[in-house]
Amino acid sequence: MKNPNLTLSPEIARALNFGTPVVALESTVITHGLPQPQNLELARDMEQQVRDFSAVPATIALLDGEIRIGLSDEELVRLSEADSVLKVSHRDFATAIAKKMNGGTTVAGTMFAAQLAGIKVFATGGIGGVHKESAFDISTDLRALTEIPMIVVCAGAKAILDLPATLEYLETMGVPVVGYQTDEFPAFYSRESGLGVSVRLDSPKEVADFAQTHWQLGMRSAVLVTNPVPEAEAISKSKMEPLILKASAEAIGQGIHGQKLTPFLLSRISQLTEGKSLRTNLALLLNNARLAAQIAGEMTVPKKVKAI
Ligand code: PSU
Ligand code: MN
Repeated sequence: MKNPNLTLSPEIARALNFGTPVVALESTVITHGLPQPQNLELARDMEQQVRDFSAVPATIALLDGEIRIGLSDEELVRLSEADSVLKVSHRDFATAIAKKMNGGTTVAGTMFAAQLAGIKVFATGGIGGVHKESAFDISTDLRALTEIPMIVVCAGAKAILDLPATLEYLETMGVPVVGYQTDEFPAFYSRESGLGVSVRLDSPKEVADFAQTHWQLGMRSAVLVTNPVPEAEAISKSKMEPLILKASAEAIGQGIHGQKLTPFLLSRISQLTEGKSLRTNLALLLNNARLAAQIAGEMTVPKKVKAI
């Protein structure tokens, strides 16, 4: 099952062929989400975390206009240091390919490419959602979650977003929101949001079985697994709220919108928390890589079905 638009690393090609558990990892977090050198360290640590839990990591990105599934260490270094690099969501793939650019794939972009490769489990930090700053700023991540059958492990969504609206959208589009060992939707830096999930599940096997049931019914959407940041690294909602309001007001004041909005808010919040939010961010990413690897290990390998 070769897709001419994708280049799989030899390790990923082998793993997919033999049914070894594989976990997709996004790369916008490397190119736009974290500063240097923490971005490279994080990329390496996430891959290691996946390996420690007996799965193979597939970091997904664009290099010189090629969609790459699985990167070598040299390629991770290149991506983390690249200064002209596109943030690639659905609408940007053809741009990056036509212009032979490097690109970091968002949650939506990573899901799109991972699906083409046949990968079913994906770990990220936080998903995009409905922004507060401007009408119609709704992340393509939400659309991808409605149309791509994949388990997406995240720490919820940042309270920089309109979280109630984000959850309403997911409900309308039929995307289950799983709370992993929690009844509350986590808000990325914070374990609490005051908002609920659609189902609580308590083990990797329960998550794998749940997703397989969802798809066996004929549902086509993703299953969003929200995994709260470990307690020791969490920042309370009440501490985060004023900082988020400040960063948001600055974005509006400076006219920042579109693709630039999320990276702006992330870096302003990191400054406003004097680096504490960065440590939280790293901890939750590793925590998600670990859970995704465990879930991937519990998935039954699908039988090859004939293409129609
Ligand atoms: N949220 C985070 N950290 C991130 C992102 C979101 O807490 O790095 C990145 C992800 O790659 C996500 C993207 O897919 O930002 C969403 O961007 P936008 O809102 O422009 O769709
Ligand atoms: Mn947006």
